[in-house]
Amino acid sequence: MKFYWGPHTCAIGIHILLEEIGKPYESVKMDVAGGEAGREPFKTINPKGKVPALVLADGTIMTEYGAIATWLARTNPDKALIPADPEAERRGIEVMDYAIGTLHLQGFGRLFKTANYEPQDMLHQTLKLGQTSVKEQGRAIIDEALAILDRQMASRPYVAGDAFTIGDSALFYATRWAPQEGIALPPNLAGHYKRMIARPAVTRVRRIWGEK
Ligand SMILES: N[C@@H](CCC(=O)N[C@@H](CS)C(=O)NCC(=O)O)C(=O)O
Repeated sequence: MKFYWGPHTCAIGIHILLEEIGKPYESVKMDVAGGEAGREPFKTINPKGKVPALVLADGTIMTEYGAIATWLARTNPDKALIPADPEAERRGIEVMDYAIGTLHLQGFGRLFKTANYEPQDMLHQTLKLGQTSVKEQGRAIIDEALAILDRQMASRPYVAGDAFTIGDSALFYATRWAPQEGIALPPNLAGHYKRMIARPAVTRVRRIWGEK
């Protein structure tokens, strides 16, 4: 099994799941910031040009965070990475989808890939009074998403309840960009971040990523 990742990306969450599971895997570090994910030979491996990507021995290519995380959990049931209780599972998926779809792709996406969100047909026009910039829009989405997630995390240590599950890896990767961008995490999310940092699997991954 080959796992493709790049520094500063969302792939850290899948890397954490691989380390929590503890089975052997080959790790392939990519220069995502330098555009390597969008070029050959990776573009043939994953036409979406994104990490995380997981390639199995039989050549199956897996993409999309939620799909990879769910597959890893379902193929390693002894690790209980998806809660048995449907209500807890729903809570975890709700946080995971929101962290990926809104906090990451709508919010931080606007800070990291600003040009992708600029309407090309407006570039020649000056910014109209009262019109917010892409970065300002991103920051507003991030602030709202953090506030909503913080309220959801008020009554539980992990996203689905008392134990670590796949949704925690997604919440961790998306919230860890906040302090890196000078945005303070609200208290319940800061608590979750601290619990995640204390996990041995997270320590191992951060060492591999050269962060410790
Ligand atoms: N929808 C994808 C999003 C993955 C994604 O956006 N990955 C980013 C890194 S966080 C990427 O590889 N970007 C490629 C690039 O910036 O060239 C998922 O859920 O896995």
